[in-house]
Amino acid sequence: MKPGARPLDVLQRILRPAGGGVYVVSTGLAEQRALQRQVYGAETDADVHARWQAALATLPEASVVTLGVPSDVGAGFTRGANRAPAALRAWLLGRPRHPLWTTVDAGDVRVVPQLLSDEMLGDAQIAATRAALYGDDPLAAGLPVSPLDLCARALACIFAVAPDVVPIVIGGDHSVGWPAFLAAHRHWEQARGLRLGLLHFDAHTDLLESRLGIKYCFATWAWHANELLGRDGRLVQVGVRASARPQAHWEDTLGVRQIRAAEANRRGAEALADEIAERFTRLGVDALYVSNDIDGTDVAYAGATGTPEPDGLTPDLVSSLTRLLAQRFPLVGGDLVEVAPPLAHGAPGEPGRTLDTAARYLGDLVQCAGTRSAPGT
Ligand SMILES: [Mn+2]
Repeated sequence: MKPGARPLDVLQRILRPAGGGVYVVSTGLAEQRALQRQVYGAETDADVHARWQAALATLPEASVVTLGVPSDVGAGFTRGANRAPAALRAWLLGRPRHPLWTTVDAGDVRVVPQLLSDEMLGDAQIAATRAALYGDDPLAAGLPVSPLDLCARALACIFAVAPDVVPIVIGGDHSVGWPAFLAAHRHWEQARGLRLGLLHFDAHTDLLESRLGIKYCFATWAWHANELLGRDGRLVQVGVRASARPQAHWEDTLGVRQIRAAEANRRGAEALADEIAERFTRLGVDALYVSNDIDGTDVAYAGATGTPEPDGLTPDLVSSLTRLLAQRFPLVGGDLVEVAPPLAHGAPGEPGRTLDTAARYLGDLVQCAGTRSAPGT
């Protein structure tokens, strides 16, 4: 990026109108265009583009912004989470009062579906993809090309024009949680001095330092987030039940608090909120970030995901705990990940049931973000 490039100019290059982040040429194109015209109430592609740009122009006045990151290159066993940002918006078209529609939708990060992180790429690949994405646009010099880097850059640009806005990121697999939390940490904690508490719903720990030599993926993002926090106990995981190691291993070696699914369901949201709030207060936490992996929720309510696990959390518990903690600590960022509509696994009622659960969680995040008192003031 050229020095002095305006953040809105960068956003127009690295994002696409809502539902358009997955690159399609023939298959899927009609579906994508139809969704975008419905989302924007537009007749033509030119109208879609104009209304998306008009939405970006309102960012400085926004209180909550949503950003889709339709990438599942960081996933493991089965893919399909790249379809969630479009599928969730399509699902909510029939619910015009859903909180999503009160946000400024910044659109989707442009996703090249074979790329994950620029750190994994050689100079020649970066140059080739940069040329494919941006042509010879002089403002595009130096822009990243991979979904995780584009997500971080987009959030930095959003904060540059709207320093009090709360971004809610719709993944994508859980690797997306890394740039989403990194951007929030840089903005709120490093620049603004607010100490973040990280509430993480998941069936898995995601606490590997690397996996098969890969630094940033669905299984490692929380390790890196915990390092950012200084391993000081501000990462609280709720719903874990599929881990090769016992709870004490993670708590003793990494300083996290891990509340496994059985304990969480036994104690209930209010007792958990009291414990976590006491912990966050003791650790000097000022504001809350929530990373919600839908597989923390029981497979009966959210089976359309890449690595579904039985004996999980109820949606009531996830929703209540999010809201109870957001009443005590302002929610300044969040992500909802691993919703994978194509992976219905043949279950009756899916993926509709998963999309309903995801819609509830997205509503929780948006409403909590929109009702916070200004943090740090
Ligand atoms: Mn996860």
